[in-house]
Amino acid sequence: MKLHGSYTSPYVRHCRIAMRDAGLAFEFIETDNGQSARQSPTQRVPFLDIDGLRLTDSTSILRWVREHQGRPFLADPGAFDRYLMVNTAMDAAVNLFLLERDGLRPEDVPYLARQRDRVRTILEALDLRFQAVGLDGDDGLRLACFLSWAMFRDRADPTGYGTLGGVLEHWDARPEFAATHPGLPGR
Ligand SMILES: N[C@@H](CCC(=O)N[C@@H](CS)C(=O)NCC(=O)O)C(=O)O
Repeated sequence: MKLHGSYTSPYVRHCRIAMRDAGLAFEFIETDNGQSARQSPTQRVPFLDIDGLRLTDSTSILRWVREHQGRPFLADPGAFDRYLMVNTAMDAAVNLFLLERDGLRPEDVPYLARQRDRVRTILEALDLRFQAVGLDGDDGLRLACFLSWAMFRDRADPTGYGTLGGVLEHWDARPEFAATHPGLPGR
């Protein structure tokens, strides 16, 4: 089983944590943008090879892992929606980050201002939605992977929020999360 990805990607990190959690033995193949462009039609990481099956998205990978574990994957509609909201914010934030490297900023492009606002409104909504629910599911782990990446890349600061402020502390108590911080390459 081969997981292709980067050590800094929050999508890849979620998969690595789930696969460790499931006790799956896998080879991690560090893959840059050029390699993902040649090897996956999505031109993104992660992608996973399992016995001739190629999964090209972190969500299909996570579903496969959880089913392999005999665990439900986001079976509750509320949890599924929270997961999708995190994904939308994360896609927008990664998009902003990559475009900034190309010299494009929200101040210059109206659609990027919308992307920036989307990240903010989603974080505000998630702060309320996670108030009443536990953080241990894949929705909570998705949020932790996103917030950790956002801090690492200086994109958002969860400490300014109520519930969101405690998410990283909660997940940092788990060895598989603590050992996969984007600032710890190679682990
Ligand atoms: N929907 C994908 C998104 C993955 C994604 O955006 N990965 C980023 C790395 S953090 C990437 O490969 N970006 C390259 C690009 O956008 O060209 C998933 O959940 O796996």
